Amino acid sequence: MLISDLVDVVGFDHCLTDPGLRTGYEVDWTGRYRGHTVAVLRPGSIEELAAVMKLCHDAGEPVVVQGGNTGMVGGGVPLHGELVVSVARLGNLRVISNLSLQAGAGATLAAVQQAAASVGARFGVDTAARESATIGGMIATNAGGMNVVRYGPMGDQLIDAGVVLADGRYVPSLLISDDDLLGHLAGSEGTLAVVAHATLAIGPTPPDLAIAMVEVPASEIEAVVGRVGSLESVFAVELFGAREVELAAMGIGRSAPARADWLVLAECRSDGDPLPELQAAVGDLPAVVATGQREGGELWLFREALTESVARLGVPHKYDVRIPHGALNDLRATVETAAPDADIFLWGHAFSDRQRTPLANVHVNAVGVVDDEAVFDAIETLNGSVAAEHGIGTAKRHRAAAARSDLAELRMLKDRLDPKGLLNPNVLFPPQ
Ligand code: 2HG
Ligand code: ZN
Repeated sequence: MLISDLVDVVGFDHCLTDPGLRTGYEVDWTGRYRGHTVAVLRPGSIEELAAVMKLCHDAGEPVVVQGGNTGMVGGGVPLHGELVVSVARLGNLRVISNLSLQAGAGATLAAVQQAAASVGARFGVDTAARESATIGGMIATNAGGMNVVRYGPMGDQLIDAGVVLADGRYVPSLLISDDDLLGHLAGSEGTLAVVAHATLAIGPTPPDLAIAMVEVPASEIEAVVGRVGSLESVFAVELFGAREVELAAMGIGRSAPARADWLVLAECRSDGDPLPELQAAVGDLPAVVATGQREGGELWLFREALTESVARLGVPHKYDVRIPHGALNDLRATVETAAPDADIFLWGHAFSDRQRTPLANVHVNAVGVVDDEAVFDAIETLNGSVAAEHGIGTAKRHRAAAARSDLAELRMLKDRLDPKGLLNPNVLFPPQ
């Protein structure tokens, strides 16, 4: 009997079959995707993870892998009764030097950031969900986050990874692998292998800081984002509007520090004061400026509070889209036309890579009654892509072919590594 064999591996306390204990693993963070499972397995070591996967494989049992359950596209939820394998207990961290560290799949982003800071270094990916989001899931979705303009997404930080394959084989390093699994791991959404641990790049943080929340009229947004994005010292270029800053202000119980068509929250860091170059890029637009971590943090609060603030209004439909800078000003009206019975909020990252391609990752949140397909179609009329940095998940798998150019390659790899199709069966690939 599979469950009793699984209990033998992970122990009774880490094979959760009680409905009360399972429930948090059966629904995603937003409350939008809900599934069910008969058991949640919480292996405490790589050996246990490998043994769990082998048992599931031999029994032909599909599994959904879950980390911090902060995903937004339904990718970590057992939608069709799959077993859940939680990697939360695989959180070991080992700092190798001030240029790299090794993190267990279940290590939270905050723990990785602290480990990097302990050797005076910095990890390149940051998101507001840092206390819960885990490294395995962030690799699976190729998370971008707020410093993507500087460091690129998760895949750009990945030096090596150890994985457990669908059949339970543990591969401690992917550096020598015939099929370039390492190159395809980020963004593979747990469909190719279970990340057990990763070796991640870290690096020095320049000491001097300047942060500005700039009020930008619609007519100037493209030019301002372009100028700020071209600065040597740029670490973040975030975008939101008047509605959103009010929403965040309400969420955190403060008054909004700025109001305009667009607010650009820019952070620059360098050896030597970056403020003059940031000010030159912003010109004479009104801005609230901070040069210390603490006052800068006060400005960031208005950006980081958005996800939680919108969730208080209801269960939002989340569209994480990539659009050309030239379409930024049309985005709000286009989505409002496609979703006339919903309240639309949008915010995001002005760049989606460190090459600073003029493409923004924007999070459109719609609260109310919405036809998702109408919104996706509307995004495509703007030459946008319906998936940016949260992954395809289950939410967009029927549109994956348009959003991912590497899908055929991934499918081939999947067929080789997981021929029974047991790993995260509800995500990424269009339903067959
Ligand atoms: C962000 O950048 C996150 O704030 C979450 O990617 C976006 O809640 C969202 O839609
Ligand atoms: Zn984001």
